[in-house]
Amino acid sequence: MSIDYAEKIPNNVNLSDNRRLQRALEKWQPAYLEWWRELGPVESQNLEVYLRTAISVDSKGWAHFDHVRMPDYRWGIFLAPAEEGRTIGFGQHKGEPAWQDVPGEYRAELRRLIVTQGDTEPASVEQQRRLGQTCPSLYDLRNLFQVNVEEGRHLWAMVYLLHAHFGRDGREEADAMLERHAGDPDRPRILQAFNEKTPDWLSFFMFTYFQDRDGKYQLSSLAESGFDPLARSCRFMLTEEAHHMFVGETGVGRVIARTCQLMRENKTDDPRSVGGIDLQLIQKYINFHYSICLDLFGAELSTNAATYFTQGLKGRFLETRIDDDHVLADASYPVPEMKGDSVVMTDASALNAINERLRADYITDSQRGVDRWNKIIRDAGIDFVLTLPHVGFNRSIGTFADFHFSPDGKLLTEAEWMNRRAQWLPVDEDYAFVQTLMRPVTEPGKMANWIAPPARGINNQPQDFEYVRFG
Ligand code: BYC
Repeated sequence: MSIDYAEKIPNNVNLSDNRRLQRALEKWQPAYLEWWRELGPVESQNLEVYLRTAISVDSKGWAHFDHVRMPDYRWGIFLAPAEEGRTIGFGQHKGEPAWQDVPGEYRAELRRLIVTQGDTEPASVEQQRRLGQTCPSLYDLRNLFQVNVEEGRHLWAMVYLLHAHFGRDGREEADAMLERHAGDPDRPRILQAFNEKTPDWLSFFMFTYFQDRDGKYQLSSLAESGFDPLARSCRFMLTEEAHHMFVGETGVGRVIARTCQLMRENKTDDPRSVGGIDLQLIQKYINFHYSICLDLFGAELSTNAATYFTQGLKGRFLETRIDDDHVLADASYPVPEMKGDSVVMTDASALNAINERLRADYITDSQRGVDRWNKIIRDAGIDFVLTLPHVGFNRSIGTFADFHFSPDGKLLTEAEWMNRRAQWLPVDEDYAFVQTLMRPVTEPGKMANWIAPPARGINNQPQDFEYVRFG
């Protein structure tokens, strides 16, 4: 399972046996590097960063740490080990051997899923590209870059599938991944949350907590795919995704811890006056990031999702552990619906409700971290509780898209919403305030005033470790 680093593109897919594919990828590689130079992290080309690089896909080999220049990072193609005799776990082909090649009749659907997944990866790098200039510490700078190089590698994973299995239109789709850009009015990224700005580090931590968690749930569903190369790609991507969510949860937690500390030490209810970020503003950021991420699951009822499931292309979260027939022809699932002025739960076809079920799993998981953040506040003796807003709050996709809700779930008129939305979502002044705190701290071991140090260093390195070397 070890990866051949002598090759231009490190891989565990025997790339050298397929000269045509290798040449196609070697052609795409310079375009990728050019994209990284232009739209990847700014002013980072010469930095030496303490990065984790996968040198094999087994449990010991994928976490190899060393200082590397990011343009020299070995973005490669790694699939989790094949499972002998794997069969399709759901849908109309349940029990049949997993496909090693694209089933011709499902080509368009499969390509669409892979393109949508792939598109998010470079999008996030583009969204985060300026953050390095205002890092709160070298530890955080290193984590940002780790996340960025791995998103780059996840793009490679999807591009490999397109090149290896979809011929000419796969190659065209791979090129288009580098042509759409986050927030570009003419050629935006496919999913809306990937066109938003990530203007400061609080946004970055919220992004890695909430948006990367959508990644976890979508990748887990694709890891169940009957198309085995996709399943194996996503399984390996998930090992990396865990660190991104760790960065998010601990990042937000450290901001909260520092705010509480500043409030206590200075005996003040106004942490802004002593250089911290108030809990009310943190709540606004949660409201924004969580609500745009709920949209990433699609509509409550989706025939697309039903089709993907029935065809065996995209399953549910931990599909094989669910105790049902995995076909769902007669099953139902509760979905929210607007009846007059109220939200009611109605039973719908479980097949059409696949997106909703995944969103429900995501909501439960999102709450866990919020509970841990609240414990930090409680332990500091401060009377404040962070919450996830109502599922209808600030939504643009699905049942709630045409309605306005307050965070506590009250239906609002358009005028009420317009009057009050600035209380609930970050507005220009909020972003401007956070921006005043965003000053780079690049001395080893030092932290910006608005965030607490991490509990532990990366790979057990000491507090003052030089995670990033400026050449
Ligand atoms: N924005 O039938 P519906 C990650 C469209 S994150 C814009 O309900 P479906 C990462 C939809 O395309 C994980 N458009 O949708 C995280 C459809 O269009 P058409 C990314 C949207 O297809 C951090 C129409 O609305 N992976 O990895 O069932 C950093 C009707 O919708 C949106 C995936 O998403 C939206 N939010 O479900 C880095 C997995 N939502 O047909 C990386 C692959 C829906 O009318 N994607 N629409 O033209 C999918 O499985 C599905 O495409 C979706 C949507 C779950 C996204």
